[in-house]
This record gives sequence, structure tokens and C-alpha cells, in this order.
Amino acid sequence: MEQKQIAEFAKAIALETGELIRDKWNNADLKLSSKGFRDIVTDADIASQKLVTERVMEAFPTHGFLSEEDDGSLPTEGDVIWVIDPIDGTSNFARKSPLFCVSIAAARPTDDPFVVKPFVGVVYDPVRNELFFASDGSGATLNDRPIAVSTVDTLDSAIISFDWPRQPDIRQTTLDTVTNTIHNVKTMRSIGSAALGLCYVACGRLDGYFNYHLSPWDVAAGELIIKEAGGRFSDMAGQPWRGDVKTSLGTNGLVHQSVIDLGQNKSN
Ligand code: 2AM
Ligand code: CA
Repeated sequence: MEQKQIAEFAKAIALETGELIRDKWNNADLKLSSKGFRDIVTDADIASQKLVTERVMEAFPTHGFLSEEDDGSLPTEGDVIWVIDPIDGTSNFARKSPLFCVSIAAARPTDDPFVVKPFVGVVYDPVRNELFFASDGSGATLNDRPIAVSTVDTLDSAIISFDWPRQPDIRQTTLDTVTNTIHNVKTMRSIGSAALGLCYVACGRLDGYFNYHLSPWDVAAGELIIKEAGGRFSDMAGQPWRGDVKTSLGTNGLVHQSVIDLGQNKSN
């Protein structure tokens, strides 16, 4: 019962938030601030997060949050944790490039502080009006139609995507993996939004997506959507994803081990 209510709520809030960020992307002079080395935040990220968290607190006052932008006023504990990336693909967004989304998951906490278990996931691309959704055990959809991962089972037919981290050493690790991979696959893509990359795997546009440095809000919804679409999600060593490892790999399942074999950190 609660899962269904949370699922409908998550879809509605993703649509409402997507509209807000699309309007800002279309119209506003964005205010940029630096969060750190190669890391920016816009006023739209803050407004988007505020909208989601306020709506959740009204509807579910006992729930907690794990969200990208700092907000000390948010409760971090609860029987459900909302894992939120208010804009995934902020660098694209800030340059008015149309590759960004809002990513929202509802998850159960575990005894391990680095592991939450998403049971509802929504990724909404407001420019294309594409809403990717999954609910634990009920499959994955794109705009309410069921989606499935691709059936590509050899690397030489596979399109593998990835994104660049900010940190120089992790960039080098990524570059080493790209160097190994590019000669073995059909081609590679980098679109600048991890959540969209994972959802494109879920609906068969891509066969795999990897990233050596992601946070829970980048992957929580995408992980569930890939799994419910019949794919596989793990870290780059093939182990269950944990917030303290950060390397991430989502595939159609069929090329999962082949990508791990070409990557760095095979056994972390
Ligand atoms: P963001 O837009 O929310 O920051 C592209 O780099 C993708 O990886 C984006 O989805 C970006 O999320 C995410 N990402 C997460 N951590 C990152 C990091 N350390 N460096 C670069 N991108 C990161
Ligand atoms: Ca973000």
C-alpha cells in the first residue's frame, strides 16, 4: 500500500520539479557558485531540491533525506530515505545543454550506513518529457510503457557510455579504462548525466554505463530502473554498490563481466 502511494507521489513530484528546472533552463540567467574543484551549483539546483524536500516533508513527515545539496535542516533518518539529485548533469544545465534530469528514489535504510535499498525510482528528463520509473518487483517504464535492456551480448556490438569524474587521479583511471575499452566495443558515449546514462541502458539505447565516482543520489533511482528493466548494477569490481566505493557499472547484464574485465579496479 505505502509503496504504491510513494510511487505515485514520486512521479508527480518529479514532473513538478522537472517543470521548474526546465523553466529556469529556458528563461533564467542562472546564478552559478563554486562548490569545489571543477564543481558548480546553480540556484536551480537549490530551488529544485527545496521543492522536492518540502513536498516530501508535507506528505511524509517521518521520512529522511540523502540529497546532493547541503541542507542541515533536513532529517537524515527515517523508515524511508529519499535519495535526491535535484539536477543530474549540472554542467550541461549550466551551459544550456539539454542533457540533464531530476533523479528521485525512495529507499529503505539498512544497518550499513553506506547502503540503502531503493524501492521506488524516478528519473525525469524535462526537455524530452521522458519519465523513467521503476517500483521494486513491478518492472520499469518510460512514460508508462514497459522498457527492457538490450539483447546485445558481445562487446563488438555494444555501445558503452561513461562520464568523467572531477578528480585528476580518478580521471586517469577512467581514461585507462576508456583506452582499454574503445578498441573492443562498437563505440562509446559520454553524455554528462549518470542518471540518464543508466536509464538509457535500462531502455536499450545503450548497453552499459560506467563511472568511477558516483554518489548515492546519482545512482539510487537508476540502479532500480536498470534492475527492474532486466539489467545488472554493481561497482566496477562486480560487487553490490556501496556509497563508500563509488565506482559504478550498469549494463544489460550480458556484457557486464566483459566491461569489468576491461576496467581498472577489477577487484577493488
Ligand atoms: P552532477 O551533475 O549531479 O554533478 C557527469 O560527470 C555525471 O557524473 C553527472 O551525473 C554528475 O552529477 C556525476 N558526478 C558525480 N560525482 C562526480 C564527480 N566527482 N565528478 C564529476 N561528475 C560527477
Ligand atoms: Ca546534481
